[in-house]
Amino acid sequence: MIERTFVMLKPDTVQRNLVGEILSRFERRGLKIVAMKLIWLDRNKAQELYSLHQGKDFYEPLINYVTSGPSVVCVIEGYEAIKAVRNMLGSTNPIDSNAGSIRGDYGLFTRRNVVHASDSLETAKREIELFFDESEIVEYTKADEKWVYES
Ligand code: FUP
Repeated sequence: MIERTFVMLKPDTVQRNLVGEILSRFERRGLKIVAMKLIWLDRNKAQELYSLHQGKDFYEPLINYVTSGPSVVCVIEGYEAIKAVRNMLGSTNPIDSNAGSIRGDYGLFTRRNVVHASDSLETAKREIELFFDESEIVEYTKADEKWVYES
């Protein structure tokens, strides 16, 4: 099934000049960027994104981390995109992530874990709506699609 997922390249990714490298991994996998912008999350947006974690001991430091500088937010589309992207991320704690995953290759520390991605269809819908208007999502066909999956 063709799905859309929400991906955020967190402030550490922007500061460490890793935006291009990480995006190119998604492109090389055959996934399609259908929306993208650079934004500095305010506390309200960060709290909405991580509402699930409210009350946990790492909640405040997490909000501080994701509001500490600009992030790149994207909608990424493709075959089984939610699972494909989650598997590319690795584990929440980069130390537990396999080499070859994004967090396993670029991260060492949980609150510097480079990238966020939706973990289910419902979450993806909620997170995309939180950051993008429908009009900001671009529908288009890429020439390589038929070489990536059968429609
Ligand atoms: P993930 O789905 O892998 O991004 O992880 P979670 O939704 O469980 O956690 C979201 C963010 O909370 C992580 F990216 C970093 C932060 N976090 C901590 O700081 N400590 C924890 O023990 C768990 C998560």
